Amino acid sequence: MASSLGLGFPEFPGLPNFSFRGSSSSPLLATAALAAASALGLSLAFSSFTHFVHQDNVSHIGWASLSLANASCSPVERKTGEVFPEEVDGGRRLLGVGVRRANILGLKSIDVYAFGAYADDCDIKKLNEKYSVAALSELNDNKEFTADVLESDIPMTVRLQIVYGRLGIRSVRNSFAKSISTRLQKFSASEPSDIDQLLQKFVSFFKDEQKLPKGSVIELSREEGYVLRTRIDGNEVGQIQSKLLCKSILDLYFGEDPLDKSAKEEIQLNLASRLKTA
Ligand code: DAO
Ligand code: DAO
Repeated sequence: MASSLGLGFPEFPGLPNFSFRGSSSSPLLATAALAAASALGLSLAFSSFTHFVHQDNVSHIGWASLSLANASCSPVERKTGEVFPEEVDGGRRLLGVGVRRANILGLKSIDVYAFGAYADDCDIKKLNEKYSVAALSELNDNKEFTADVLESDIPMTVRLQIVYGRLGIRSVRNSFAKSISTRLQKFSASEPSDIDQLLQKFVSFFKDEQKLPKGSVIELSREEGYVLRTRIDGNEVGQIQSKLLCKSILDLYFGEDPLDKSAKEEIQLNLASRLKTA
């Protein structure tokens, strides 16, 4: 992010020795520098931020306040108008929202579901030890940080709200096989596992008679010990203990090649900001 913003934080008049890297050991200095930066009217590219701050706040929010306050996100997914709960599963707070689009026969693009990702701030802070010396600007676009979140056993929930009215179980299975099995393959190189068995077990949750009308809610969550828990409209359909499966599912939403890029950015920024906020 630092580079895309053109922020090397080079020289701040009056703060000659300021170094972003060492900011955690001198949080006040970092704060002062950030405040100075915004006071100086350092022009920042806010375009990539606009999706996570309520639109009317954008012009009033400076980088300093963003980094220090809890960067909050709107519970409304703009393209679909879907509204998400601010909190689920006893304390997991919304990190970002997005939309899953798909092509029908390569002709027409449809919105299939809107999604929101959630985690508890206390759990996110478990990553603090490793990243205590990193500045927010460094974490925000940091591949290793995202990879660590995917790897970790931080409990998280991804809530899917179906908006497409004619979603059939066959499309779900096909799409699932495509998007998840590629990821299972990719990640299993470092974590040998019986992929077929995993896939079969997960797919067995999707019964032929299962209906997924518009308004259905699917919750996929990673629980302690890498247990993937699946719920449909609040009813649990199954649990599978597999680090690989948890990681592959979460990778869809904030991995390297996410379903919705701006959602991933929003999730990542909020993860970083909550890690940094005391
Ligand atoms: O009906 O032909 C069709 C198009 C459906 C597109 C399916 C995309 C499936 C996305 C997976 C949904 C998981 C809940
Ligand atoms: O959007 O391509 C995708 C992947 C969706 C993965 C989630 C599938 C879980 C669906 C459970 C439905 C059970 C009927």
